[in-house]
Amino acid sequence: DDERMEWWRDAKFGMFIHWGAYSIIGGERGEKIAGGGAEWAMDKLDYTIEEYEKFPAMFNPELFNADDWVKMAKDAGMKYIVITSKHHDGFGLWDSKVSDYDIMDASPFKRDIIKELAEASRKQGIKFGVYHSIVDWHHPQAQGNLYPNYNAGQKDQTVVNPEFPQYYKNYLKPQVKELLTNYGDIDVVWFDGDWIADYTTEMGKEMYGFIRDMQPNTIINNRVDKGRKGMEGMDMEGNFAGDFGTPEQEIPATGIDEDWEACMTMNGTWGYKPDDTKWKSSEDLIQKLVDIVSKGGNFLLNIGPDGYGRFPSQSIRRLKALGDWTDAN
Ligand code: FUL
Repeated sequence: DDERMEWWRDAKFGMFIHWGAYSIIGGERGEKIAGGGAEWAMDKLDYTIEEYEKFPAMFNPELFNADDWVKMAKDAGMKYIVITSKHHDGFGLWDSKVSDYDIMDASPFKRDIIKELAEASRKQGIKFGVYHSIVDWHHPQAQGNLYPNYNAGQKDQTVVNPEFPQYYKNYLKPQVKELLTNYGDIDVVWFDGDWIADYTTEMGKEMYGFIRDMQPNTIINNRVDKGRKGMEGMDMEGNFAGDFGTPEQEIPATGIDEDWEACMTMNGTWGYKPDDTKWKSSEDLIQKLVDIVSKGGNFLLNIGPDGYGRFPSQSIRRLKALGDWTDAN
């Protein structure tokens, strides 16, 4: 639908934010460092559910200021923000009534982060969306049938939980409904975790329609369904739901006649990880933006704020450089 996609196609550049209880962990446990993305700390550092629950209980990011975050995105030339309402660890950053594993009930912070960011975005004229994980390592019905040893079930992603359809119906959909009804316009819903065997293409298509009914203009990524070509992220042949392709950490070799958005990290991790110092240079990021836009795509560039609510200084410097460049061009 061209009219619905218009602002998004014009936007070109957005900010991804991976933030949650894992931002306290920073990808470190004793002498171990999680390989790759630190938002996977629960899985990669082998925390049990009970052990991991201590992190939401400590999540109290008093330096978080939604207006500052939105302003940094805006000054960088970004036109929209997509933040993790829930990542794979299952901890929600909004006031949820269907779950106690959220910012109001499981953490001392007790401020609805999604609300604050949605309002700040609207005030500053930035579009606002949420990343929402289908995978949920905390919910007993959402993982391989080996609960509470979720690791054993999760790591073998072919293990299906016979109760997953209940999680989908009684928990995942109601969560999405809260997000789509309590915060005004949600401009983007960015699903993830489509790869687990439990999730079906029927669920994906139904979820797509479910959102469409609540908010006809929301733009939904292709991970709502199961039709993407791995990390390349584009749609396979077939009838899949979703409005845009999601190449992850890569840029297509050529332009493609399909809406797409390349998402990328500034270093090598989505969630905060001080050990990862492999930062891409500002020049490299500017070049990537140019490359993506010239091929007809959008660029969703990630920030992994720390457990206090601060953007890493390395990220702030790069945002400034991107802003200077977009101002001049
Ligand atoms: C992936 C996730 O597993 C990563 O943690 C990250 O959220 C990325 C954007 O999508 O599939």
